[in-house]
Amino acid sequence: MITRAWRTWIGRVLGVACALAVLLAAPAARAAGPIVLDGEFGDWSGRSFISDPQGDASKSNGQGDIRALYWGTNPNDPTLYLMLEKWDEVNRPPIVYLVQFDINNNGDYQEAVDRQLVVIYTSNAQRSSVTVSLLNGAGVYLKTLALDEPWGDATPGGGTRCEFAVSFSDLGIVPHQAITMRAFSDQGGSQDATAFVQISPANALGYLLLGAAVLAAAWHMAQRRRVTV
Ligand SMILES: [Ca+2]
Ligand SMILES: [Ca+2]
Ligand SMILES: [Ca+2]
Repeated sequence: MITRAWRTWIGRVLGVACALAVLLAAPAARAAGPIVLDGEFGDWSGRSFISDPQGDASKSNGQGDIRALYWGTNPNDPTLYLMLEKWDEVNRPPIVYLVQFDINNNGDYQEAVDRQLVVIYTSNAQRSSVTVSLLNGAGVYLKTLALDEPWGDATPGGGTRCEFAVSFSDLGIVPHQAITMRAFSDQGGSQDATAFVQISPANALGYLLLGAAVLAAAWHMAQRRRVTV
């Protein structure tokens, strides 16, 4: 027979486990849905980002002026999704972004272990074009990740946003690994840069599985106690 003390203990364990599972699953619940590389940007609502001021590019014509850098992951998908937004709609000449990742998080972005993405975004009213190349921190080309994909805004004014992605394996990271990143821009010689931001990319399913594992362990302990008491 299970005593009142044990019922209380089991109840507490299950309560904590449920609270932990809900807490850890919360980041996935807040997002509208999975991020899709499609040139539509509703999927970035609620995602993490750093903003960047208007008017701080090196030229006063507004070109290359970064507005925000967003990042996010999808459940069961070891991929880091990124979105860059600029203030000025005009996309000619194309804007070139350099996103640098300090993979070993030591303050040096130029080592072979580090990674860089070169992103070229241009658009008009009919179509956008996004091309992404992967380099190591020393500037050695590794591979092309995207070639002329329609992953940006295409509006009569040109567009301000483009989205792209890089896999954890191409970055050389494991889930939850702390890395630092920053983005630079150059459009017609007008340049801008974001602040540094430290992130720990992980897919949400990892959290859900952890919560489920805690619940399963609590249930198993409770069942064992039922048999032995
Ligand atoms: Ca999208
Ligand atoms: Ca800016
Ligand atoms: Ca480094």
